[in-house]
Amino acid sequence: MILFPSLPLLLLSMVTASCSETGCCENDPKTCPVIACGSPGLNGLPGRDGSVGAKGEKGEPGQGLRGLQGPPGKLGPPGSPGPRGLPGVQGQKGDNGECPDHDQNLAASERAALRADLDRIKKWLIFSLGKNVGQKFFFTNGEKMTFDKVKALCTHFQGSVATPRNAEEDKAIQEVAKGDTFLGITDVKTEGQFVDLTGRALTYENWGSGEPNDANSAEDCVMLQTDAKWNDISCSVSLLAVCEFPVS
Ligand code: MFB
Ligand code: CA
Ligand code: CA
Repeated sequence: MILFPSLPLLLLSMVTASCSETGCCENDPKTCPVIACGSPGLNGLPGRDGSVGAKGEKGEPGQGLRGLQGPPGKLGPPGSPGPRGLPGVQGQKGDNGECPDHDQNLAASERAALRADLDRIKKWLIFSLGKNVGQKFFFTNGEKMTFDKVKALCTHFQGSVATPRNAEEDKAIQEVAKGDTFLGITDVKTEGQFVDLTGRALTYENWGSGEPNDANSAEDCVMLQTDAKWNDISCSVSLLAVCEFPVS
């Protein structure tokens, strides 16, 4: 039985202590005296920082908040021209161009010449085919056709079917036609109520004896007879076309 169990530890710690003081143990352990042992001492102070280690591997991107947006970069080079744009809206009408004095004189003389030519042509037409009464010209093309075709012909030449407003015009139309011709008067809209082609009531009438009689209940147009008297007639017969034109 060991009387003093801690004796060996005590002896060891005594041997250890004296060696460290005399340094003999390192040279010859056999010469080491017995050293008493104590409990381990406290940890020493941390040592000096070591030298800087080698650079570590690149870390994974951080999961933290994205950085704030940096300032705009510098302006890039101009881009290439884009496709041609759509046509713009039409501009306003421009001012009338300046016309130097001599051109205006020329224009005036030209205008006068043209006016003279026009008047001359009108006179030739009246002499050959037509009549001029007051503010109207009456002309015929010498052809016979239905009433609707006479309306279309006169409208095409920017005139209208001859419609006498007085005895002078009535006689002039008869002299132009030299035969039975349609007048621009009907009672198509209301039987027995004769109006002109604009729908206006008549201010002059020159019906033949017993006319209008709406014979066979089928007479809604008006013809001018060679005696310059009027007779209501069917619109589908063919009679001479006489048109009237305003004096421009
Ligand atoms: C009738 C006249 C009618 C026809 C017929 C031949 O007068 O009203 O329009 O012209 O004659 C009698
Ligand atoms: Ca009638
Ligand atoms: Ca009749």
